[in-house]
Amino acid sequence: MPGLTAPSDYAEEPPRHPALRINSKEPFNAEPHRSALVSSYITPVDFFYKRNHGPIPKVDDISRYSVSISGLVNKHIQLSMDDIRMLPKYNVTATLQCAGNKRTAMSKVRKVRGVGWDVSALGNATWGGAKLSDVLELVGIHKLSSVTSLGGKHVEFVSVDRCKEEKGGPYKASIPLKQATDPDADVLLAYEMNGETINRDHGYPLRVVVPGVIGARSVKWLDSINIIKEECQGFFMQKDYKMFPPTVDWDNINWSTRRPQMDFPVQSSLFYLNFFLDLTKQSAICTLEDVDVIKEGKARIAGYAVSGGGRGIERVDISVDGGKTWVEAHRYQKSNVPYVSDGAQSDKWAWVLFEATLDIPPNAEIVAKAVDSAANIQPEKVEDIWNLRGILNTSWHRIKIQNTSCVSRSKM
Ligand SMILES: Nc1nc2c(c(=O)[nH]1)N[C@H]1C(S)=C(S)[C@@H](COP(=O)(O)O)O[C@H]1N2
Ligand SMILES: [Mo]
Repeated sequence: MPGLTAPSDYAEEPPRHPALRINSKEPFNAEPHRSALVSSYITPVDFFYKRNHGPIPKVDDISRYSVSISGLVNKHIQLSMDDIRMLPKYNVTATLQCAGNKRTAMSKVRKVRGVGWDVSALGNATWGGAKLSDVLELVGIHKLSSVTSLGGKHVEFVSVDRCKEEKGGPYKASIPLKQATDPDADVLLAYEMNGETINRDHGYPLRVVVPGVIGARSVKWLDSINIIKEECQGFFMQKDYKMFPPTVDWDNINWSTRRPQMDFPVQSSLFYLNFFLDLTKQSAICTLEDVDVIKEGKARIAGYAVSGGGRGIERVDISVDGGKTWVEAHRYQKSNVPYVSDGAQSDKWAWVLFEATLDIPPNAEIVAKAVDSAANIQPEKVEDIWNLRGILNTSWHRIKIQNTSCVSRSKM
């Protein structure tokens, strides 16, 4: 029996939480409802978005599973799970975000291609595993190398799943050797998610986690690692997940003119409002959709903010008048967090949860914008960043409020 195999159909999918919002069934693509996401700093595995391009691979016999490392290196090896577990284990808390997060809002401007995600195609987890920089030392590649003696400059990760975009072949992606061999880049071969064995949906038995980079480069169900000269030529590197200007459409696209997207830009989204109803002193939570119906009064506004490349969040501004005036939100992250990490620097890969309690004027328009540590600020209008694949919608999240009473109680 082979170690890791890919089914050709969807008969053996793993069980999933019934509260997920399913955007596509086969392949399974789902995200939590808005109100469920920001209730904890660490996203529970059940509520972590799931983004797949084919049926979920399965392990028949873990003792036969191995990852091969080959290509432009003098030594080629196969590593079993035991070999990988023998290396020093690191826990890195990192937010993984799909480049297509908030695509639905972009498609309202003009049609885009791709799975229709709301604002929850991301999650924050503590990933446990070996550092890729330690693994590559086993084949003689030193830390902080940008080229091997045989001319290898990129590290390609290959899975076993069958993706129609790859004509039935496996999902693959690459990162530069320099990043792969940098211990501070925290690239992991992860076998744990939030302290437990990583589950099938998220890459069991082993996945790559590339912190600060779009989710597409964090290859699940890892089968082999190849040291190559040029970046990976797979579909998801070359014909997808690239950022084009608003002038480019399907009739004039030239994929080779752009580089594969790596770092995620600064991003934020608003989440729930917690209304302090004057009369009853009870609080009701209204699920935020982009147009909400509420009673005027004070509201607790919450959300997430995250940036790529290890650029932490500097601040989040909130407006209740569509962006004319702003107040600074404060962070509420890290309460009750079983935060196992090796040093303060690790939280640079993680999101910041923010909140503010504000008076909501009649016909309010609530807006959030985040600023990262390099002072990058989210773009105001989605129109300005529209692109045909609908990726990287980091424009200000706006919620228009109509003044009536709060009608909905969310299902948490
Ligand atoms: N093997 C494999 N790896 C993959 C994918 C995939 O379809 N197959 N999807 C990628 C994309 S686009 C994203 S956003 C993340 C999603 O990871 P998650 O499902 O654990 O949230 O995995 C990436 N790694
Ligand atoms: Mo993605």
